[in-house]
Amino acid sequence: MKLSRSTARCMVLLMILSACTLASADSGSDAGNDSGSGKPSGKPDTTTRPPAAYTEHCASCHGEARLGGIGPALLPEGLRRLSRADAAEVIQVGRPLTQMPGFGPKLSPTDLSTLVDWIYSEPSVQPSWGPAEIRASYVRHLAFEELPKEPTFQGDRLNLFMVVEQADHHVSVLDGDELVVIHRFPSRFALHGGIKYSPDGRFAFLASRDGWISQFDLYSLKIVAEIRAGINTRNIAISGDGRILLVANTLPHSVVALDASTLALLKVIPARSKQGKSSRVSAVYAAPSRESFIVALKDVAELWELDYRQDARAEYTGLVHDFGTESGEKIVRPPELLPIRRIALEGVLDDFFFDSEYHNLLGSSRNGSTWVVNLDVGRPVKKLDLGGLPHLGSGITWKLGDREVMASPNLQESSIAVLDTQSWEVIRQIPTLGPGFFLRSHENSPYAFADVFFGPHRDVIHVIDKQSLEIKATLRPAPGSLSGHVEFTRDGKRALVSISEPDGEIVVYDSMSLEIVKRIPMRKPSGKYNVFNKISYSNGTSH
Ligand code: DHE
Repeated sequence: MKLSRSTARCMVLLMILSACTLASADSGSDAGNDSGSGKPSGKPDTTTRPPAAYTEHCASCHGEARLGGIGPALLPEGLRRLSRADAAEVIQVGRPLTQMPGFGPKLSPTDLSTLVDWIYSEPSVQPSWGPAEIRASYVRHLAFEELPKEPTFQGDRLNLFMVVEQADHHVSVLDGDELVVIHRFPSRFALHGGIKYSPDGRFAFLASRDGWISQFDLYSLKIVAEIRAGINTRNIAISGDGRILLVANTLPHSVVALDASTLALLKVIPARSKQGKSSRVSAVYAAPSRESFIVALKDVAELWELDYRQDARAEYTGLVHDFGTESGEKIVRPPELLPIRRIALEGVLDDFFFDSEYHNLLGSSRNGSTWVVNLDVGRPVKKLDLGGLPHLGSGITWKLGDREVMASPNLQESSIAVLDTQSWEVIRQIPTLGPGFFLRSHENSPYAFADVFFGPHRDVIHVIDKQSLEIKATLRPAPGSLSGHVEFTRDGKRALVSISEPDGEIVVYDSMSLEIVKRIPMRKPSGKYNVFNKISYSNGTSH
């Protein structure tokens, strides 16, 4: 099956059309404070008045400037995934299992359509979310002294999973040995992207689409601190040494660096090309063996590498640069935090896969072309034709005989490409029952599990033999329901599949016999993240 280019783009790359302008984001420094109210304080849109119905019913939760509060931001940039008809329905009947009530009886048909028009209209003044707003949003929920020294539960703390449940905006903490939920808590609205863990697996970091970053303690099972780093956020990455958490924003156009131990603000880096063109940030990635972050920009043909070594050395060894002044007086300043190394590209690339040594990355463009970029020399070195729109972010690697291969699903084509990571030649295109989103394996498993996310076979999971590159089995864990996103237990013996429906479940498979071991009810589970597999950078999962 082949999705039309326009349908797949619509379903999967909804952000492409955006042309929002840069909100001011100057460079910040130092920490936020511990006593903020947690309420965002964006500047109100002073030139256009909101409709009376908005002020009366919506502003107290969504903010006068539509930047969010208890409820999410209501700006066109963040509403691309919701049709106007669906928005009208939510306003009328509310959102089940959230704090959003229905306002139907209080609104006339004119009020309703005015409200919908209002939330989909571009603000006449682009909202600002710079260091002051970020710092003011900081909330400390748990004091340092309240953090327990040991986990408050029994079991292997590194075999925990955190499961994002989209239907009611909750996260479940699942014990991967016993396969039971040990804790469930409400998250910020609409979490997206992988949950990241500190290198010792103690703390988890969650990002919501409307910019809230939460630090969760896996010992006390409590949220420690939160900060709103942007208005629209793509994802987060944590440095290999666990010190810095980086946030990618599409609104404003910025990269925000936080102190991973406290979530205090370290720096706001405006996303501008060498020529000064402002850009949304597609994503940020950690490259631990390079001791750097890679930043993907959505609107300019540039890739950034942000080096965190300099700063680390300065802090750990006391090394600083000396600068002479005109008067001859010596002043001492620490080196710049996260200096930018710019890599010029042939075109915009916005979905990435990194080889296991982080020497090369594969990047795909919106028009489907794929490039190998050598990070050591800092330039694109090879163009590949993988067909369709490869979803490189879901790429995984394994050993095929004595060579390393990489496999990627395709958002448009019904196939999975397998490539040699030395020559970058395509070894095989494995035909599937439809385009897929996620692909997973584990070092201890002979199989890779691939979903078929789009089309009539969206209930299918293909099990691929990693040596023969043939489909070994085709599973239908819940016939008729969307099956997506697989993740393995720490030992690789169990594969957990998300049934992403409002009354969904996690279906647990024995990864060798392919028998179902357990079904765990969940509310539209999407991604799930095994602590050990993430912190050990397992080559069968995303990082
Ligand atoms: Fe994602 C990860 C981008 C739509 C579920 N998604 C990511 C990452 C990026 C990305 C850059 C890697 C971040 C990371 O983990 O650090 N996603 C995009 C898009 O551009 C896209 C296509 C459009 C958009 O609206 O942003 C998109 N993503 C979706 C969905 O519709 C999904 C299925 C449901 C949802 O949550 O909105 C979805 N994306 C996920 C998940 C991950 C993810 C579960 C983490 C995968 C992992 O295992 O690490």
